[in-house]
Amino acid sequence: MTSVPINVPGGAERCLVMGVVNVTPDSFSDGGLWFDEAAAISHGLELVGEGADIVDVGGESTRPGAARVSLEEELARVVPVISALAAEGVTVSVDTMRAEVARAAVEAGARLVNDVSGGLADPEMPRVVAATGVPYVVMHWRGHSHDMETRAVYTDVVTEVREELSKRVNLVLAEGVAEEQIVLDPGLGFAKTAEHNWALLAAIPQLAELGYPLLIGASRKRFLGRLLAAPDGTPRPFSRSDDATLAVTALAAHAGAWCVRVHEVGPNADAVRVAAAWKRAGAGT
Ligand code: PMM
Repeated sequence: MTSVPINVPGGAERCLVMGVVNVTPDSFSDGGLWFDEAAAISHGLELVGEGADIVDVGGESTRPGAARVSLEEELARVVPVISALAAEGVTVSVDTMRAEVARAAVEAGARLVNDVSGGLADPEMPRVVAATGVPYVVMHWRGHSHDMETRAVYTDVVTEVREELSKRVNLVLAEGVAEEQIVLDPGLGFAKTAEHNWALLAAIPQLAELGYPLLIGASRKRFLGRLLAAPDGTPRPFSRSDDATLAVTALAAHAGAWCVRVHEVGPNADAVRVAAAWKRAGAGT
């Protein structure tokens, strides 16, 4: 596995925790909560206090059906928040599909680019990321949110996601991104049904065989609410799926994930430490 240039403070060998700050009015679970600049900054700092290794700042909702925001609006939402958090010493990532936003974010102090489109939405993105040299999350993606559910069609989701990620890797490498910059993400919920998400989670070891660190974003996603539906079939609301997120974190960390992207940081920061202790003990036997 390559080693991306973001390490755990103290050098401990464990899965990292990325806390989410959505500076949006309409994200799935926290839309509107951190839309105000000052609220977003203080939430980012709070997440670091709870144990986040990275704070992921995004200005565009990717919830199923979401419409896009303009470049100017996205820049205005994320850049001041990133500058303020970076100035406080926080390791910030920018959640964007736009090369121009990625460039401005890195100039403002972001140390990782998280592109849910894996370079597909903006063909300039790989070149811009290559020039910055920061780690680059290449997520599996099949198209924008407004109609992504129609693309959740697979014969064998694990094989197809692996192949499509490999193609993206080859493309971004050809555009100058270094192997050490790449992190892969199966893109849970992005053109995936609940069954697809579970199959991909169960396949973390096979996905890791691609040779890159893996980021897993299961937090509060709808497949968890469906799993925990009431007897009448009503899905559990996202506000009560944090315990299920935590279970995914522990299992994903144990299965070898490099990082988990979560909304509620504290318990997940504990879970990755439990998984690391479990692994260390197992390695010694
Ligand atoms: N999911 C969302 C947003 N950004 N980034 C990565 N790398 N992986 C994900 O799974 C992911 C992401 C959507 O979640 P939210 O709107 O609830 O934050």
